[in-house]
Amino acid sequence: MGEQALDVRDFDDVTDFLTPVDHVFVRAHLGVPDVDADSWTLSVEGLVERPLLLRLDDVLALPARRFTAFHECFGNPFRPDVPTRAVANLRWTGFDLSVLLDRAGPLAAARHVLFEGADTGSFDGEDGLSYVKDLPLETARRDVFLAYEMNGEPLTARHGHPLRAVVPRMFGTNSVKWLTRIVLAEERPDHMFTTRFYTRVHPGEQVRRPVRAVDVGSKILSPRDGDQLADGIVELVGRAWSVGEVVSVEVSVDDGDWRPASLDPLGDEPAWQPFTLSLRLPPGPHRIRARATDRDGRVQPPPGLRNSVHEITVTVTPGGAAAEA
Ligand SMILES: Nc1nc2c(c(=O)[nH]1)N[C@H]1C(S)=C(S)[C@@H](COP(=O)(O)O)O[C@H]1N2
Ligand SMILES: [Mo]
Repeated sequence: MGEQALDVRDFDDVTDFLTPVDHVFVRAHLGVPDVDADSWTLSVEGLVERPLLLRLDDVLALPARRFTAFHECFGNPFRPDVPTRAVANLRWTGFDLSVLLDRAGPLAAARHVLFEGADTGSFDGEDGLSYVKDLPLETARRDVFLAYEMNGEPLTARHGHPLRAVVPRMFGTNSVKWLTRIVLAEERPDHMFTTRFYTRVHPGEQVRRPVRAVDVGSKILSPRDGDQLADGIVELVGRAWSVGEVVSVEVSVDDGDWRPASLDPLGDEPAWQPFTLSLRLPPGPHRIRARATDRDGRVQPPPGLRNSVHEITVTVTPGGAAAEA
C-alpha cells in the first residue's frame, strides 16, 4: 500500500513568535471531520469509578489555563527519517486533563489512557479506522492539556474543533484533534497509530518505542531557502526547541566554522527559543546551516535523520551592500 498525503494544507514560515493560525501546518490521516459543536460530547470511560460525559458548555465552564508551546509534526510516518520541519509556536487555552481524571477517579488497575478523535476513514489499506493515541496514565495526568482555543480563537475545523489534546514537548501526533473519547485501560491499545505507525528505534537501542518526546531541532525562518538577496548584510532569524532548554545554536556559512548565534533562553513555558545572527555575505550563492544543542547534550545530527541540521541556500545578487565592503 502506497504512501498517503497527510498534509491538508501547505504552510509558509513566518518570523512571528506566535505562528498565526493560517500559517500553521495541518495534518489529518483520515480527513477533516465535520463536528457539530452542539451535539459533540466527550466521554471519560473504561477503568474509572465515575464515567463522565461532557458537552461543550461543561468543558468551557471549567477554569481556563493558557500557555505557549511549540508544536512539531514528527513527519510522514511512511518516511520517518525524512525531515519535514513542520513546526509552529502556539498559545493554547483550555484545562489540564488531570481535572477530568480527578473527577472520574481512575481505578487501581488503570495504567494507560487512550485518546480518540471523531475522524474516521481508511489508512494504509485498513477501513473503518479512527485516530487513536495512548500514553501511560502518569504521563497523561502530568502532561496532557485539553484545548479549545489556539491563539485566543476557537479551534478551527482543521485544527480540532471543538476540543483537542495538546501534549507539550511531544510530537504533534500525540495531540489528538476532534477529541471525543478518553478511555482508561490496563493495556496499551494495539492500533494503526499507536503500535504500527509512529514507533521508532532510537540510535543505540534495539526496542521499538512510540514516537513521543521531541528531538532537538532548529529552523532558519529568515531568509528563506532559495531567496535572492539584494543586500549581503543579512539578519538571520530562526527558532530552536527540544524537550528541555536549547543551550546553543551555531551557524555555519559555506562549510565555515560553526559560530554561536544569539539565543533567547527558555522561559517558564515550553515555547520555542528565537535565535539571530548578523551575517555579511559576499555576492554569489551561499549555504547556511543551523545546529542546536540542548542541555542534555543532544545535538542535531548531519543529514539523513528527521531532525538533521537545517540548511538553506540563498544568493546575494552582485551590487549588494556587502560587495562594497
Ligand atoms: N484526530 C486526529 N488527531 C490528530 C491527527 C489526525 O490525523 N487525527 N494528526 C496528528 C498529527 S500527526 C499532528 S502533527 C497534529 C497536527 O496538528 P495540526 O493539524 O493542528 O497542526 O495532529 C495530530 N492529531
Ligand atoms: Mo504529524
